[in-house]
Amino acid sequence: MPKNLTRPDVPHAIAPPPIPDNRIVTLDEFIIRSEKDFEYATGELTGLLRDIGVAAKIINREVNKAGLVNILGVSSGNENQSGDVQQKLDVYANERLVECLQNSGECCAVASEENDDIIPVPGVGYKPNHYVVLFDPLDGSSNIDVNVSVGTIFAIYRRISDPSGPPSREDFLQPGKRQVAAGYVLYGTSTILVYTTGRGVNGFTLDPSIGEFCLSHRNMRIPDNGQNYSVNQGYYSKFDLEMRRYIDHCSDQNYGLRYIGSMVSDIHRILIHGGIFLYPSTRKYPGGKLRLLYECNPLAMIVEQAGGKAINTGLKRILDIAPGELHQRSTVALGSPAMVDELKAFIERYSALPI
Ligand code: AHM
Ligand code: MG
Repeated sequence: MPKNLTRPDVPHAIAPPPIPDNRIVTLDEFIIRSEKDFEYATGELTGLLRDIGVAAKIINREVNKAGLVNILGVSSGNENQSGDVQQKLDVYANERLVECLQNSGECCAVASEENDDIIPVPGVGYKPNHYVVLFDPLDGSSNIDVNVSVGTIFAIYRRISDPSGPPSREDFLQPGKRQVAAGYVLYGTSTILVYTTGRGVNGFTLDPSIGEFCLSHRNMRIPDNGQNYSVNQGYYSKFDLEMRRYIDHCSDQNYGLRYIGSMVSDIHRILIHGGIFLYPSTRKYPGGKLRLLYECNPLAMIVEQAGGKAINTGLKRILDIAPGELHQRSTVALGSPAMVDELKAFIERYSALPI
């Protein structure tokens, strides 16, 4: 029985009928139907997911026409706080996401890979705003100017600060297990938005003819095992012994190496076909390169919700890590559960050995 049936004061407390397989379900309809699964749904989370869907359509439009207009390339020498060179489309995507989330006032603050600090969002009227949103507006941005897929990643948390006061950094520095929703948009051969609110994972493909994300991948489940591994093998000599041994093992097993250089794209492939994604420590990034809060955590939640596993190379569950900084990095290994377990065995066996 859905939890909300225990709340007679909620006018829409009767669970909606299941969605038939043979009809188009738009993202908006799906989000609204799913709202009824939540015990204290006020519509804020629904509104946030819809805002992100709108921003994704706008970003998609620009990503698709990027080759036609003079928007490609590095943005006037700007560097973001992590020292990465920003591409123009990163800036554009960031602005659109901030704008869409600010306009509706459904969250009290946002944080982005492209901004050093959190951005408070002024309330709209007397609307309560209990959520904060983190995102990487355009992940894999080095792929942009070579026409290879890129993505947007997002994570939503309920704030922990007093809702009557200003938002704080602590609202964002929560372990990933407290995410109330997470997802990504992949701008690939088609554009797909995949998200979870902790009740499984669903994917919505953008139908450009009607301008709507339509349910295309119901209840996504990651295969238990896979035949592909995804890592930047160019850094092989910079990896720790246990990682080199695991990669040797993948090669001995004739696993295929697939690495797009856009984590969203690699994870999407792994969700569908199985496999493992690795970004371990390197000499340049001893603590890993990828950002915990808006790259590792949301994708870890998606992978776990689809039946997979996500750990760091210290064998800690990604979603249990207590963050200390907004732009904190982490090592990461995530994907099919059998492959993550296999990696774990290699780490346990070899990490104690001298290099
Ligand atoms: P970005 O957010 O600056 O684009 O960086 C994140 C990306 C991931 O999408 C990808 O997996 C990784 O960085 C690629 O890094 P590398 O080129 O070191 O393999
Ligand atoms: Mg990124």
